[in-house]
Amino acid sequence: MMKRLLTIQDLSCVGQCSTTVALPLVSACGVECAVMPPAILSNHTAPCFSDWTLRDLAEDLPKIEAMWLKQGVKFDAFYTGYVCESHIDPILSVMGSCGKPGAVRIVDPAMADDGKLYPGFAPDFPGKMARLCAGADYILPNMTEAALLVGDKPGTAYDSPEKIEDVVRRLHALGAKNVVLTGVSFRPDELGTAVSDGTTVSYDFNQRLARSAHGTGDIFASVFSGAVLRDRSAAAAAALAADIVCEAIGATEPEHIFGVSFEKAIPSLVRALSRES
Ligand code: PXL
Repeated sequence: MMKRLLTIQDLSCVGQCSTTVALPLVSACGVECAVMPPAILSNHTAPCFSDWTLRDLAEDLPKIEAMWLKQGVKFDAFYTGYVCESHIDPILSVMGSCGKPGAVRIVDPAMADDGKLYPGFAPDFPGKMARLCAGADYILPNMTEAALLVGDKPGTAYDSPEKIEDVVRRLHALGAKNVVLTGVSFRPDELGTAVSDGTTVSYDFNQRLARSAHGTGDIFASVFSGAVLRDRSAAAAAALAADIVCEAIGATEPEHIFGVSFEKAIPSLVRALSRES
């Protein structure tokens, strides 16, 4: 039976992030992808756009949840991404009421990068996001998000296994079962992930690419979620997700600046997950 995942993150109409990335990539993994967009934006908020509109749909979320409850709609997993403060309680509610027994909770605390909170988030937002992380089976922070979640200065360099393992331990202390840290680097030419189940930390590295790009965290989280639901281990899912991010960045024309051309990596993703685990 194909698994059904609900992704809860904004719908940015233009810009290749959030829901417009999750829907095709989770589907390409062979997992049914339902959506609950808690806000609609004209485009994402990164500096390649000068402004944006945001329609907050927080009031609609309990009504959607009630309609699903009435009809017995249930999910095998939840994957949350960029959300606002007004969405945290409705999300916790839908995860509590619409999950099948043992439903997996994957939380990408998408709120910051490069040492800074995204524009539009108040300085106390990381504390609100920590509430989502507390009940998660997997959290997928980048380095800036990890620092904000544990109360370190954003921009803190976790540049040795000891420092990574210390921040990972403090992330587990928030209540997350498994921690998948992205943006890990001990050498200038490599970039990778650290995956922890609370006992063991494993690392995976790729060659650092010359170009960084917007929306790659959403590609990573979408592929990770799809692969976990296809019964891959967290380490295997993280390694596949990183490979797909690298392929997508490599396939993106230099003048394509709003996101990356993840579409070109879909054939590799389908091939990688074409067999049962
Ligand atoms: O990719 C993360 C993301 C998602 N959604 C919106 C964003 C961002 C990052 O800037 O602005 C609206």
